[in-house]
Parts: sequence; C-alpha cells; structure tokens
Amino acid sequence: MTAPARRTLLKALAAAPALSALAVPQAAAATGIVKPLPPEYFTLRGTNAEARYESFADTGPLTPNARFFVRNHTSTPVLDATGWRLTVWGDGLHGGGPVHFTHGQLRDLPAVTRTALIECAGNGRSLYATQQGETVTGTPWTLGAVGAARWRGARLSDVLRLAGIAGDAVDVMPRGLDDEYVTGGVSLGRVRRPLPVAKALDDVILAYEMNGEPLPYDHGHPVRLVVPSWVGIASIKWLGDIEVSRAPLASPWNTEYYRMFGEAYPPGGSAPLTRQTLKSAYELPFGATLETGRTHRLTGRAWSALAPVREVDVSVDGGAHWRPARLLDAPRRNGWVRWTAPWHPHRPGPATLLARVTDADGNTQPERAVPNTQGYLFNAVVRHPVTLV
Ligand SMILES: Nc1nc2c(c(=O)[nH]1)N[C@H]1C(S)=C(S)[C@@H](COP(=O)(O)O)O[C@H]1N2
Ligand SMILES: [Mo]
Repeated sequence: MTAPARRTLLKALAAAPALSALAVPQAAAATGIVKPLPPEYFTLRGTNAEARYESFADTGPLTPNARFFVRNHTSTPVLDATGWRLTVWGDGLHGGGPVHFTHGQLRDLPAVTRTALIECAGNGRSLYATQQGETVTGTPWTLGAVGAARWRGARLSDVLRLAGIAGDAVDVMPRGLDDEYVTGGVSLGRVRRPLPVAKALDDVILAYEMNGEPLPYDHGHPVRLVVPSWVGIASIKWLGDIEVSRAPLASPWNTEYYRMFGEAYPPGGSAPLTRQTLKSAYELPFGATLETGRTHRLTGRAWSALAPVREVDVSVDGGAHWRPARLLDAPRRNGWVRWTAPWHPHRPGPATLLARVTDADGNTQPERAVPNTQGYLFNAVVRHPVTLV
C-alpha cells in the first residue's frame, strides 16, 4: 500500500466511530419499534428487540418499561386511547350483536393489578443450535425475550360477562390492531390466537398500565391482554376485538405456529402451547472473563410458569459438583426469583457455569431439551462459558 493510500485508509478508520454512532438510531428506525433501543440494553433482531439478559443484573424484580423486550410481527402502531374501541362479537354472546367498550368504560370497571412475566415461546431458541446442535426456525433469541412487569387493568372475565358470554362458549379470540402479518408472500391476517374460555375467565387482564405508567406504544397501547404464565403470543397487544365462540376457533397462531412439531411429537404436532416452561440463567455475558484469586458474587434469576420456584442449584465445574444458590426474592407464582452464589476461582482457563431451577411441583431443568422444529420452550440447563484469567 502506498503512503497516501494508507493515510486515506487511516483517516477513514478514524471516522468510523462517528459513523457507527450515527448508525444506531437508523437501525432502530428500521425495526418499526418506537422506543429507543440503546445497544447496551438491546440486541436488534429484525422487527424485534431482545433485552440483554446480562443487563438485568442492575434491575430489580420488575423490568423497567424502557428495558422490556419487544416482539412485533410487523411494527408498532401508534394508537390513541381516545378513539379506541374494543369490539366483542360472535355466536358465543347471547345478545348476538357486537358489544363495544371505550377506553373510559374499561377504566370504569374494577381495576386489578398483577405482576406477571411475559416470555416469548421462543426464548432461548438459539441454544437448541449452540448447545444441542439442532437446526430450528424462528427468531434466534438467546435468553432476553422475557421481562416482568406489574400490569393494571380490567378483568377479561368482567368484560366478557358484560358482553353477555353464553354458558356454552368454548373459545375467545383476541385480535390486534397492528398490520396483517405477511410471510412468504401470503397474508395470515392480523395477529390473533384462540384462548379457551376457562383461561379467559380465570386470571387474564386487559392491561392499560405497565409498571405504573400508561401502557407504552411498543407494548400494546392503549390496551393489551396479559395472560399470566402462558406463552407470550397469548398476550395480544393493541387489542381491537375479541370473538366469542360456541365452537373451537383456529388461527395460524395455534395451528402452524406455537405447537411442537418434530420427531418426538405426533404428525399433526402437539396441542397448541399454553404454559411457558422453566429457566435459570446467570446475569453474565457469554464468554465473560473473570479473575482468579478473588471472590465473585455470581447472580442470576430463575422462573417457572408451572409453580413457584423452590430451589436453584449452581455448578462452576460443568456439572460435576452442585450447591444451592441463595434466593433473594420470595418465590411467587408468575414471578422470577433473583439468586446469588459466591465463587472464588483458582485455576486460569475455560470453565462452564450451570444453574438449575426446581419448582414447588418438582419440575426441574433437564440436561437436554427435547427438540421441536420451531425451537419453542427451551428448558434445558444453560451451559454458560467463561474464561478465568
Ligand atoms: N397484536 C400483537 N400482539 C402480540 C404480538 C404481535 O406481534 N402483535 N406478538 C406476541 C408475541 S410473539 C410476544 S412474545 C409478546 C411480546 O410482548 P412485548 O413485545 O410487550 O414484550 O406479544 C405478543 N402479542
Ligand atoms: Mo413470542
């Protein structure tokens, strides 16, 4: 390389940091997500933003709204509460005709506040490949497609009863106001997924607040469903209408997607997914470097959609020895528990950290998750590589 050419290249390299700083807001705009997505808190994945799981270390039991992952099939619609209406319709209403609710009418119903995790069915999906060598389709989330919030809103059961739900209704189908989802050149229509009446009348809320703030645009403003303990897709955002039916309902989100397909499952796939599973993971980047000769306070969190957390065990030698971690939160249904374990490593080199949660019903994480083609419900013990120096 000639001296002037080299100087030009060096100049270009010197200019690079400024260019990459500019590139951040542009990349965020391309996602269709409204809120800022600083790279220290988010990894962009197409129309979605994954929270950096390790960054949860400086958050409490609730995930701040600005730090909550976003999973959008298309893009965030910016809707106004004023003109918003919820339409409840279908042959499962005794009155027959559609019933409308304004935002004000919803707010006039008794309000309930509930803490619940929202976790995408595909959270941990990329670990099927990195840990188990399996090829699966879908957004390659690591562990940050999950968050916990305190949701406030009306009970879905109150709304369905006011609308006149019939005693023999079996399914309801909430549908979002975001754009139709087009994949492979075919529109699947607007995002919607049937919910059995038994769950709909149990603990589901029509949320208009998240962590004490009006529901943010990206999380479903003005109103979203929150379906505690179920896979994230059940919690329909930007809710526009709910069909109530005396016959079972179907949509691509309970037939093609959000079922388990693969060798371990029947040819038509499993039943539609309902509950999420259980997980535990260190709040530490993969491949983190840690110093030997001093005590580290390892931290993480653990959760189970099946029952409250009972115990978390950790291993710092790839699973040869295990010891209990100390739980920092009181285990509750639909919440996660922060945990900590001290570690004083001596020998430099690679190490594998493991954590394994067991819940009050005795569910625990296996060494290997049973694979399914779309990589849902990863539940295996996460193998967390670190380097000791
Ligand atoms: N209308 C609508 N609702 C939706 C979605 C969507 O794209 N459109 N994504 C679903 C999926 S797959 C998940 S995991 C959760 C994510 O909620 P969040 O973006 O508030 O974290 O919303 C669900 N509700
Ligand atoms: Mo999801």
